[in-house]
Amino acid sequence: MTELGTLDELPQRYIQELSDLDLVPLWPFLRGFLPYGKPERKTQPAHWSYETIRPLLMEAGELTPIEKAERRVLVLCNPGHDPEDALVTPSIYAGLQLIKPGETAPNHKHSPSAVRLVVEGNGGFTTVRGEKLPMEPGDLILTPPHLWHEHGHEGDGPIVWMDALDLPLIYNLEASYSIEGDSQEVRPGPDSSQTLYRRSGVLPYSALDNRDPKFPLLRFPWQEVKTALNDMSRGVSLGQPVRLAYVNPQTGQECMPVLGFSALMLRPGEEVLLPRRSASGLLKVVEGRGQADIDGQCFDWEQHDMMAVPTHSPVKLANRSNSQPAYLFIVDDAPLHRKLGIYEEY
Ligand code: GTQ
Repeated sequence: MTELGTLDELPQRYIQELSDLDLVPLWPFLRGFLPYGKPERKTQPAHWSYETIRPLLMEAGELTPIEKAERRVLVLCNPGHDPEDALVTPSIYAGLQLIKPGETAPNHKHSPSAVRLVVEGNGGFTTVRGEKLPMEPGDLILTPPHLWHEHGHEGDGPIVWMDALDLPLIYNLEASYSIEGDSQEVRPGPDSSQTLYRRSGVLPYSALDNRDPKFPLLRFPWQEVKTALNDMSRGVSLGQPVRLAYVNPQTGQECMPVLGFSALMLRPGEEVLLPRRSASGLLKVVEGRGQADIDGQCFDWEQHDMMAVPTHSPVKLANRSNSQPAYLFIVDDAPLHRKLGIYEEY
């Protein structure tokens, strides 16, 4: 590779003249922008223990009333980045949100997309575009861009969920903003995960005349996903990933524009190698315990722990139990990479 000229080889006067005109020469910086062979990554493999975070999240519930927080969230900050940047990976924001019984997180909408993966508690709900979506442990709830959403809690005890947003990307596009609104009028009746989209292979007949509906399904109940994983595992050899993608049921495409979501089952004692990909990710343990090797860094994980996966990282996951399956939920930015034509897997 050719050695390129550096800034100190140029006359100070010349650099100043360029600078006064808001210009820089490319060549001293070219290799930084286009590192040779593989990208340079600030993002580190990282692990967050839910057991350790939980008391601090509960303390936030004592320290800060919901009215003072709007969203009472502890944000995961990748140790390779500035904490103020609130990055799990370059495109993924994630945090743990707490709502106590009777509390509400007010109605708003914003340009970034969000999803919630319920961690613990019963009786929570999110209302999205007038549809009241129950939140039970493991459920995935979508709040797509520019759709009104508000959260509430009609059960006992705390409810906690993990938020994942494409906020870092939208913020860096200088396109991130939110609008507050009055509480939504709720359309009575169960949500579409309980009425219209019950079984794979069949759709409401009217779907034949509407091939590209936006976000027809906003709630993916965990019990359905878990059953589907268990059934799938019967047809997959040990060591091969038992993995399901969360999709728009009418198009079969990823269910959100930037971030992708999938669920992985590890059978008792099983070890699975996920190929290196250009996409970055966040792993969230839904059930079970085990070990992860992410780009050479090893972590022991327990239920509800979260782990950051930098771009181009090989990931090895092992279920430490010889009797119980383990289940992980995976967030990644593969949909964005695919749309940009930069997706790689090797
Ligand atoms: O619940 O709408 O973690 O707007 C960050 C921003 C959650 C939410 C977050 C948000 C929300």
